[in-house]
Amino acid sequence: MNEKKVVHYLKDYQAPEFAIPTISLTFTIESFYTNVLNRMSIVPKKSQQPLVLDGSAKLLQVVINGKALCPYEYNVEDEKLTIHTVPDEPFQLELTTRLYPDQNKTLMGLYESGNNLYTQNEPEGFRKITYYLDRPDVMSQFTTTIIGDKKRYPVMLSNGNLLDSGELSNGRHWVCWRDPFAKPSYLFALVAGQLSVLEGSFTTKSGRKVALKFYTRPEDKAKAGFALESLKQAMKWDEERFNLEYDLDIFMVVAVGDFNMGAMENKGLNIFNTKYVLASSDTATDADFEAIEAVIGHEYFHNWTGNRVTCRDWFQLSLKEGLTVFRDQEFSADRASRAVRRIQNVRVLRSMQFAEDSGPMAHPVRPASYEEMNNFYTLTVYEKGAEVVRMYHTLLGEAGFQKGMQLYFQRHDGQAVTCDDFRAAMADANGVNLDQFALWYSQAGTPQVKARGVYDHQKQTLTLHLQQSIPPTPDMTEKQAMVIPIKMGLVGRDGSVVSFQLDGENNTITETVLIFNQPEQTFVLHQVNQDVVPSLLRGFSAPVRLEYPYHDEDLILLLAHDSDPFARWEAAQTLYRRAVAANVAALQAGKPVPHHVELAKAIAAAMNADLDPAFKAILLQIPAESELWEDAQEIDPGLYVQARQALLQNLATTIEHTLAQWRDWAETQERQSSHPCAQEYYPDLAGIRSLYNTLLSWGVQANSALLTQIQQDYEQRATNMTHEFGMLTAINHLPETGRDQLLDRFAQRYAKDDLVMDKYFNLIGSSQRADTLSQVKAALEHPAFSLENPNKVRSLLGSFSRNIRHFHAEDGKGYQFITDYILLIDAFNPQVASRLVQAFNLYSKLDSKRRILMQQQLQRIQQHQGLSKDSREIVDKILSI
Ligand code: B3K
Ligand code: ZN
Repeated sequence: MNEKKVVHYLKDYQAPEFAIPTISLTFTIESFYTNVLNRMSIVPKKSQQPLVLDGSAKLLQVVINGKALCPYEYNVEDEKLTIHTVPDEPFQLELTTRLYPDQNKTLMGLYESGNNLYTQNEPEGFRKITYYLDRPDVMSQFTTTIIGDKKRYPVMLSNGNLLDSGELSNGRHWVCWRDPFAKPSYLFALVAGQLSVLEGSFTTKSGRKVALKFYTRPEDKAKAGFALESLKQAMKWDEERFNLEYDLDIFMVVAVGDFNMGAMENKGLNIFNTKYVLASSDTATDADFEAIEAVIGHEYFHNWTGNRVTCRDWFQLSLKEGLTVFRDQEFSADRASRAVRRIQNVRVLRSMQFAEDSGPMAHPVRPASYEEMNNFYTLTVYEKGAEVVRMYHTLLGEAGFQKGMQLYFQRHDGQAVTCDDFRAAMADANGVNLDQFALWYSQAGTPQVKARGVYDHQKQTLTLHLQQSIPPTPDMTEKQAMVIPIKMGLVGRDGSVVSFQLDGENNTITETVLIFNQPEQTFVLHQVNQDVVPSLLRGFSAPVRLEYPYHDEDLILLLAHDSDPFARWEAAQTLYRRAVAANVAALQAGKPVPHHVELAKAIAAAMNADLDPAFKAILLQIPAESELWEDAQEIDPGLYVQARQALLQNLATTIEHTLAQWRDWAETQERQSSHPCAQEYYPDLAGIRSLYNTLLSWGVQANSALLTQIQQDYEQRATNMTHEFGMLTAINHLPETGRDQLLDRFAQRYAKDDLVMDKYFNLIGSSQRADTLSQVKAALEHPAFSLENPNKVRSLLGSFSRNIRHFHAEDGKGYQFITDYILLIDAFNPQVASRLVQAFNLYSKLDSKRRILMQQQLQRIQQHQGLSKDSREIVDKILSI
């Protein structure tokens, strides 16, 4: 039977009626089950209230103040334990539950992976362990005792500091951990099993020595070194930039291969997907190293933004996630290549979050309702949320932003608060009014900004006229004007920086942030002594879609000369978008696609300019299809793949010679590098390799002999995984058997390495080759594949569901195939299944033929017996528009 539909609303928030100042948990791990004894001190805030706790575990016993309750004194129904009568005075409640972690395939609560035990409790996993007020505004001091067999569970960990440990009879032992900081249940963690540990230490700026411990499977220990170094860097950075110090004597990270997401910030005991901990240059790419640094940073930064100050309710998730993503983005940018990092963040936002914001799942940064909270760990909450935090930073400056952060911690350390509290701290610390800014938290949809500029020679003024509108979303049709910071400057026709004065001011400047907060607004810039091209939305100062009627030549000028690297990149993106649009139009009209000679020249010039190699690489990224069809109706997805591919081929062929030269240059640079082991990850070499690999992918488009060359030189060039994977990525779409041979060899060589096999499955799932669906089906049978492992599902089925050509195949086979697997996975891991359902988000925008095919599959999901509420919430939303 399907579960009951329960929608939770932000407007219904009520403070808890009981406090739970302390909780003491004893886990007794037996061979086939684990018993949990939960002893809580409970303080009623009102009299004569029944106590209702969240939980779904098998309940063995209920004891109040030492007296066992009879079954009629309580009731367990719909994942709630109701105790009808409890004392009005503070009392002790003891509950015993029994768990079967080896049968738990949801990977929430306590579960088994490779004979070890792990937990995942955010947002509502704790209720699978015991009965509790499982909500973030109930904060308790946790003491955790773990009892287990010494051989099977030599390592037993929980949050906080180790209090004591000891031996027991029958080859068992026990440990006791205490976390001095009160925390919500979602931050509780436990790990038990056979694990090796890599140790280090960090001395905080106030001189406290913190033990750092990374726990992995014994065979993986050697691969945790980079993550440990990243952690030290993150700890140092948070002290230097945010003045935030770590607060326990120990910080532990445990790596596990079966994990629903990237990582989890449990207090003092982070649990990580192996993907974000383990790396060596022969099994991980430079991009993997960078992702590890970012995620290690992210989870560490949560210690303050999330753990010390947490969320009042799950609607406020962006309070911790948006802020912490902003902090990890800044950490990465301070480590290396600020401009490129910014562009990478914007690419994710634009290609994925913008699509989310214009589809069935559109929701504000602070959602107003949810059915299943797990569905709201979204790009909007995380990435748009980070952009919202970045706008405070843009409006207030680094010093003002830090003043706001200080006041936020001063007011709310140890509390569970809201996004409004954060905004109030920013406003009050700076003496500014941020009332209108609140709309960024409550209005979904990507604002559209239309800009026009008129230069007056006589008056030497540039008049900028701006108009904003926010498209309707399923939750809201009418929207109000928002505060949009527009960072801008002027570029002269000769490429020079042109200065100006703002209306009513007489200091001359070269850059400013316009505060655009009306539906329509005009800004006049004075003392503009020549005709200019305005460079708008520098650094992507607001998460909006901006349109300005640039001529192609203006964009070519900005690409060549703008002092803001983001704006240069953006000019190229606009040129690419226009070129693909021209190709789409030609294909629709049955005409040959045009040559894009001027664009090719501009790109070649950028390659020849004195620019960071990593920047050149990212300049060569043509926008994703999802950005290209933003304005289209009745989308034929295949057409966009074809149009984009035609542009790539046209450009690659036109400037083949220049690109080949730079490929040689990159190769030489790496060979002559002064780094002792050039195959290792270094930010500068990573930039050079990323340029090399991008050029290789372009090269394959223009030169069919490259495949043979890659085959011949493969072993010699595969000096690390970045090169190896770069070569495979470049040839992955080619129809020749040479491609299959290389991929097969790769799969054989790394058959035992899970994380590398994920790369293999990813290549199979994302290939443009005609036989991809049958290759994906064959890969499902590969011994390294498992439907129960989320990384595997994401790499093979996730990548296929994003493979536009094949997922949207005209015969509907792609939709049908993914649906088959959604239904299989939904039965045991709803979180992973419901992510896959979101592949269907494009439904209402598709051409009628595909819409019908998709509808059949969506209805199949909707009508499936026993469908999880996770998947049902998504499928209902998709079908309702
Ligand atoms: N807070 C966790 C995410 C939990 C996701 C639950 N579905 C990791 C993070 O954002 O840091
Ligand atoms: Zn986070």
